[in-house]
Amino acid sequence: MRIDVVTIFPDYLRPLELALVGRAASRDLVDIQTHDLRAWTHDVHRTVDDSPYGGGPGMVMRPEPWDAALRDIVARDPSRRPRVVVPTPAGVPFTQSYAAELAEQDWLIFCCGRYEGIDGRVVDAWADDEISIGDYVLAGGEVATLVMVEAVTRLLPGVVGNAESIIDDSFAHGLLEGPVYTRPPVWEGRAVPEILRSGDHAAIARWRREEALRRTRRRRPELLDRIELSDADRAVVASTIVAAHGGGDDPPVTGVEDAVTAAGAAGVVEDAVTVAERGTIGDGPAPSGCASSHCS
Ligand code: JD8
Repeated sequence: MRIDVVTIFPDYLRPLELALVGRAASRDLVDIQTHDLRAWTHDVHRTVDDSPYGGGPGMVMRPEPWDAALRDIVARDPSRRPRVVVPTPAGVPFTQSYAAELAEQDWLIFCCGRYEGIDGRVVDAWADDEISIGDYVLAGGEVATLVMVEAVTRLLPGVVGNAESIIDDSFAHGLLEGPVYTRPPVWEGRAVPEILRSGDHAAIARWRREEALRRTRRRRPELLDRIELSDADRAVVASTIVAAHGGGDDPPVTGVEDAVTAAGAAGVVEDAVTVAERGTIGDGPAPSGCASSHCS
């Protein structure tokens, strides 16, 4: 894959020379070229911005340098058509499936805006995708490009060893990963969960699935609506919520069997997740769920 990046801060992309992406480039699995947009200006100040039409704060990137840069870069290989990506907070969300789609292309061009962004006409003329990496405000498209290039590069054939790629990523199976541990077996009085040292691979796989389900329910409950859950999975999910009981008359339910029993007693056994959503059996207050103030 070839990747071109156009920016007024080429040094901002230097991390692409390091670690996984840098190693992929040195093995010719990806060819990454960064370009200084100011090379396509002609005035002595190498101006890339101007005031916004309609007024308002800040400056907007002028269309002419962008168009000149993109024409030039595209003309370097007339046999291929690149996918042109513009990072913007107003874009469609970047996801693992988006990364996978971009990884199938053989040429990507990332256009890194600054200031209030790039003139809308040149974006309309050139962009195949306007993509946001998340709901927070960056100062420009460079960091978003680093994120997307890393996510895409690690999906290219040969970049990550087979053993690792077969191992399911978070999002590949639709659940958050649970915690991981290495030596020592006890650190600062905290022991590694005994099951992981048991050698019982089936039990370990079940435990990991449960940890992933519990963590996903607490931190990213909306992810559970997008995947298929077995009856065993749904019982784990239900017990997780019920354990987060917020203080009604009924006691918190902490085990799978208890959750199912309590749900049954309350006449809602047809959907354990409905009980889960409420967090208590009966009319108690909603569960607090995740302790993080960032978790709604
Ligand atoms: C590109 C300029 C800054 C944009 C005023 C300050 C992506 N998830 C994301 N958050 N922010 C960006 C992003 C921000 C950018 C540019 C991407 C170019 N800015 C701006 C408009 C409003 N500021 C992003 N992907």
